[in-house]
Amino acid sequence: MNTINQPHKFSTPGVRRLARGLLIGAGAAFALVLSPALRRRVALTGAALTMAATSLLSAQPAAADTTYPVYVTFDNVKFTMVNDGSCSNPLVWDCNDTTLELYGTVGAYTTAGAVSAGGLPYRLFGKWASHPCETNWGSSWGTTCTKEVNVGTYDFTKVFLCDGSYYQTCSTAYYKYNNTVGLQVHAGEQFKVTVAMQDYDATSANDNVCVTYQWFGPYTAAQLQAKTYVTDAQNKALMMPFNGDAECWVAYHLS
Ligand SMILES: [Ca+2]
Ligand SMILES: [Ca+2]
Ligand SMILES: [Ca+2]
Repeated sequence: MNTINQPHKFSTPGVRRLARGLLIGAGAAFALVLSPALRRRVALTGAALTMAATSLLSAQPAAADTTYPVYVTFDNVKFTMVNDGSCSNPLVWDCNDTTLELYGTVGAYTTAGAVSAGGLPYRLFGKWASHPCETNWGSSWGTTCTKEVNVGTYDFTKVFLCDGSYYQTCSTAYYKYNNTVGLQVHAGEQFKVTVAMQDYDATSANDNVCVTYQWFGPYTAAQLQAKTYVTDAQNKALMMPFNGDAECWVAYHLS
């Protein structure tokens, strides 16, 4: 078959690669993105391709496609107050329940939505609203168990976290050291750093024990390049004041 007469046979990914090459605007980069076979065909049908690429070029201005990587790392959660029920036994002076049965989510995404985090903006521990078993925060087993948590600090590298496209459900298996969400941020977009943790209660509604968020931006391209959000994050605490069930602080950083 004569490829000169078959310009429409170019695969869409091939044209996309070509368009990207043109957007970069460098001849060398242009050559690199083409396979040898495609390069031969380009030589034969350059005119047809230039037209296709030009239409793509006008449809997608290069500036709008520029994204800047922002990494949101959740360091730890610190519970400074905890109350999981008062003691009703008058003969026992200190039998209040100070252990939370914890499950929850941390996450980050831009105003563009989940796509800004590769479709997986959330990291979940335990299983939302369920209590199949109990274990401790750093346990090597019981990924879906609630975590027994008291007043204290709990490091997000030590707990099993799965990735989620939705804040209440896992889309992947659970891993440790899975406490960073990578974002692709466009100039002019805002992004949100968010946490939602609950205490499981068998005989009453589950309680919010750490629910809070912070918005960042919008930033200009120059600000994203200069990473001004790194210092901004140091002035934006993720904390929930005592609500009758708990008070929490979530340490995080941006890079
Ligand atoms: Ca409770
Ligand atoms: Ca409890
Ligand atoms: Ca409880």
